[in-house]
Amino acid sequence: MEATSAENPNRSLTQKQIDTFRREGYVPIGKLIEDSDLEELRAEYDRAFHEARSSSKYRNLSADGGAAQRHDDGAEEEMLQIMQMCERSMAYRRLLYHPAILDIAEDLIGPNIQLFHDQALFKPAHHGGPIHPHQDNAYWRCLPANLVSCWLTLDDVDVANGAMHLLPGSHLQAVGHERGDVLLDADGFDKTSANAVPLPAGGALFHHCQTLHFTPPNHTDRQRRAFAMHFMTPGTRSINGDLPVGYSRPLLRGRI
Ligand SMILES: O=C(O)CCC(=O)C(=O)O
Repeated sequence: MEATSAENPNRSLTQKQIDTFRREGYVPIGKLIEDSDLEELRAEYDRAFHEARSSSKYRNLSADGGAAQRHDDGAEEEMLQIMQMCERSMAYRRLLYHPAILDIAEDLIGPNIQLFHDQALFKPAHHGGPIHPHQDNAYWRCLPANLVSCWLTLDDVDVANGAMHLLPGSHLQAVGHERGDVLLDADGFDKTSANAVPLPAGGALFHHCQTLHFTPPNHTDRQRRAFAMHFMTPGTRSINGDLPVGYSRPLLRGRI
């Protein structure tokens, strides 16, 4: 893995990392968030899911169409999602403006950076559900299709507890997807050609909105807490129309 941004004094990507992103559609960054900052993010994450569970303000992406998938031991599989953590927690709102994260986003999409949305993606221990192979822009249908996501881990993440897997070069072309009630599944995806990206807690990877990716189930005794920030350039439009009222898309960095 390339030198992390934490070790890189000016926090920008090297030309080699930028070339990797352009060629492969993603770039692993490694450790980006200091352990001292992780503590608050973990506490706020756990609080948000605790509150969400008591008010049902989250989605279980493993319960496609309302029918919960079952794990081998009969437990309901859970791939839990909370949208817009930045509207629930100051720590997550501050994270959107993290200089190292925005410096990397700037290297990839330029100096004017707007939030498309954020989301917490939680695979609990033992019965964490999978995410099928997909391109994010198959959901978003944004133009221009040049959004960039920062996928951040709050726990050590490996293949067994739900690491991100990505298909190099797949960002160059939109592909067809089959639609379930909730999740999309990319047509003809060969999982064996994807690369897994293990990350330490506080690690990050950046990927293009057309890069095919998936995460496996988590059957370990370790939870897998992740958080994704999706960045766009101002003026980006979605064929789907706007996000529902209440979702803000702040300008995070502007040098117009
Ligand atoms: O966090 C995960 O397990 C998958 C996230 C993902 O695929 C996405 O945000 O598009």
